[in-house]
Amino acid sequence: LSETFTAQNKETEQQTANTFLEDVTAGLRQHPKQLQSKYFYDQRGDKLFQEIMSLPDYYLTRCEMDIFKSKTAEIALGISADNTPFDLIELGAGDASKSIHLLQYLKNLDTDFRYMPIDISGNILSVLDERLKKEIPGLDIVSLEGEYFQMLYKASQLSSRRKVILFLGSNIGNMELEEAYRFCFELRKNLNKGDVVMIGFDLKKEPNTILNAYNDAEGVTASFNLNLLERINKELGADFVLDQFEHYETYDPVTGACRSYLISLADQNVSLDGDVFHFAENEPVYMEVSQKFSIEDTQKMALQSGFKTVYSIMDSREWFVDVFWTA
Ligand code: AVJ
Repeated sequence: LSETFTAQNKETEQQTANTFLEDVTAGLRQHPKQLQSKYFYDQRGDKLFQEIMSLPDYYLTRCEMDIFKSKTAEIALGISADNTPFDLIELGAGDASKSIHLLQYLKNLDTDFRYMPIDISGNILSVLDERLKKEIPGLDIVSLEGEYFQMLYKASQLSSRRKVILFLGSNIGNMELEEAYRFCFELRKNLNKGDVVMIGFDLKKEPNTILNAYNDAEGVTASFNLNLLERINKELGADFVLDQFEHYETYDPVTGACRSYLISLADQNVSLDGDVFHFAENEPVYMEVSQKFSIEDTQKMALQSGFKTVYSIMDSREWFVDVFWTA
């Protein structure tokens, strides 16, 4: 019943490594220098992110968990109202700690669906696959390792059933706003009438609450960012000295952009694949955006990308919203 599509042949593996090298090199040539947060998730990155999710200050996961645990029936109704069989495709599934409650619920109702988690980390997908086989016996699951749209395409080649897309955890916040608009527009183009998307947005709130979620006292978020330098050393043979960089977090309550940087603590050179990159003392490397939204922001995003909002569910503190859009 279960299958994983991975970059199994050498050629694809080589392509993946090349893209990583090309992206890193291109990012370090920009002003300001930048790296892509999608590369955070190697085996250690997956572990660190799971640690982040259990930090007291990192409220996002608990908020959405509240929604998945206390409003499971509403979610199920939102995605399977007409009772036709569907593919439940989760973008950036990770360890699926929230959606597992929905899967359990749907399975108990004997709903006809196949779960298709998509993630850039093959490591977390195999962890997930093992866990789901144990906890939800008989679940029809096909894991897809790779980039969102490539794997969405693969998913449509595998079946022509109705699609329900889950894009949870404010993963959409890791895109620049322009990119998020384009992403939703592309997503809409790839769906048919009757398909549903459920997207989790972290809402704008008291600024220090947001800043603290990404600036934890234990330094896990700092390690999470620094781990990308370590990964570049390991996989691409660079020579970043990790303790020569410091994590710096900002939140702009006007735009809702929460951004993380690594600041070079010294004037230093880093070599990577025959190139030498110079870092001035105090020079920032832009690492990640975690965009925050107002309800109006989410409505605007739906409208501009051609989706209709069916309904939305918030957690009890109204810090996080899951919206249901139809194509
Ligand atoms: C992967 C989008 C859920 O931006 O909140 C957590 C990643 N980065 N702490 C987020 C992250 C730093 C996270 N998401």
